[in-house]
Amino acid sequence: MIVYGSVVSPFVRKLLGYLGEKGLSFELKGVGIGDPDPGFRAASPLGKMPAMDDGGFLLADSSAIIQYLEAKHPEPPLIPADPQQRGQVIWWEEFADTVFALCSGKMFFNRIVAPKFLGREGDLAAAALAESEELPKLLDYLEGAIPASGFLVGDRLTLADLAVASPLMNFRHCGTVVDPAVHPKIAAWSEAILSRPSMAPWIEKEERMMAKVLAA
Ligand SMILES: N[C@@H](CCC(=O)N[C@@H](CS)C(=O)NCC(=O)O)C(=O)O
Repeated sequence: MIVYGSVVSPFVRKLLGYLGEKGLSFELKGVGIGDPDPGFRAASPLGKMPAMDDGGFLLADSSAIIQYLEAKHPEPPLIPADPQQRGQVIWWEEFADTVFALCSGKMFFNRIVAPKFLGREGDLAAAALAESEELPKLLDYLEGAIPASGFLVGDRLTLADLAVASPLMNFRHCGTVVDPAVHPKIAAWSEAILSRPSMAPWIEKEERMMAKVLAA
């Protein structure tokens, strides 16, 4: 299976963690925004990452790919069968992929992607507004919702944990780190999720990449 994407995308990061937890082997083909790679363009009609080629079956969108893989490889389940837990997992994935990723995107895109990757100025006012107005409310909600189990849904890892922890890396690249004094549950939970063997090697790779990009 080929996965197209960049390790700094929250949607790609979620998928990479998912693949690792599932023990599925794949090749990551690095592509950037607007990448002309023919395999990527064929797999991703809208040119967005991630996209996948599984033996000729082409699919785009992290959620679509994960639903496909979960049906194809049910064990270990990362989307629970229990109706309530399944609903909660999909809620968290939706939270992560919409408001949380949008907020991180406003900061990450305008402060890093636009100037460093696309060679143009970002909208720094939009980034500042996302950080000051949107992020605190989202973090406060998350802080209040993390259960004592240390996992967002039930008492074991699900897609919810991978999805919601992923955009935190984009905040971190912007220099916005969760303050354990303000959000102690997020700090402990995200540290546990992001340091899992499914995530840690990718995060080391992206941190090396970001260090070079930010130094340039
Ligand atoms: N809902 C999609 C979102 C994918 C997405 O927006 N990816 C961004 C990178 S983080 C992208 O490829 N943007 C390029 C563009 O919009 O042209 C998913 O879950 O895969």
